[in-house]
Amino acid sequence: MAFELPPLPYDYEALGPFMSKETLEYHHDKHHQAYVTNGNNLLKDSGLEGKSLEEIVKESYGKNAGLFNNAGQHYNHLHFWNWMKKDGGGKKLPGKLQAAFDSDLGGYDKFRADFIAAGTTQFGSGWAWVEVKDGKLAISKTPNGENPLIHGAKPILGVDVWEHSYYIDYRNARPKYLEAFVDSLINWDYVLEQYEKAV
Ligand code: MN3
Repeated sequence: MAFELPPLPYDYEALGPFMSKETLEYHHDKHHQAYVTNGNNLLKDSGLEGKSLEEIVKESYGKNAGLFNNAGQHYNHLHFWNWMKKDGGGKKLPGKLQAAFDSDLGGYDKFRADFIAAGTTQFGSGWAWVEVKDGKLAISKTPNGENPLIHGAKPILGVDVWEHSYYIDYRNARPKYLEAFVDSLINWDYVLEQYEKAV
């Protein structure tokens, strides 16, 4: 199945001042588009053409690095745009999600500290995650285009810590970007949707 870049689920100004129009124009229209274009070129004759995106990510890992990097980043960014919304973030978790965060992650405040720490300590490019593994939530981090799918888990929340996601708005202050993401951008309804699919 050929990869396609959907439009952002909000307008380019929607996430300001926490994530600017300029960042979204570069990140969505240039970076994500490049993963789609390169991924489609590498998918041709890979033997995985008829597979779903999740299957392509899992089956190319460790075997076809070029295809994996682009397919992984396509998967990660498709969700990343939906993991944010205007007036998001903070402690506005739906009840079912709040209960799971309380029992598995030690509550909202511990989640916030641990998730920001995971993103801050990911050396170089990568992602920080809340994933479901064996029915329980956990916080993790991965380098480059990797994600929890290749470790037998399902991501329900992820944040991009490649410099292209924050350098225009925050320069080198990655922790400030992560704080803004958690406090003001997370789309908890989409996190709940992914949680319900994963458990
Ligand atoms: Mn990115």
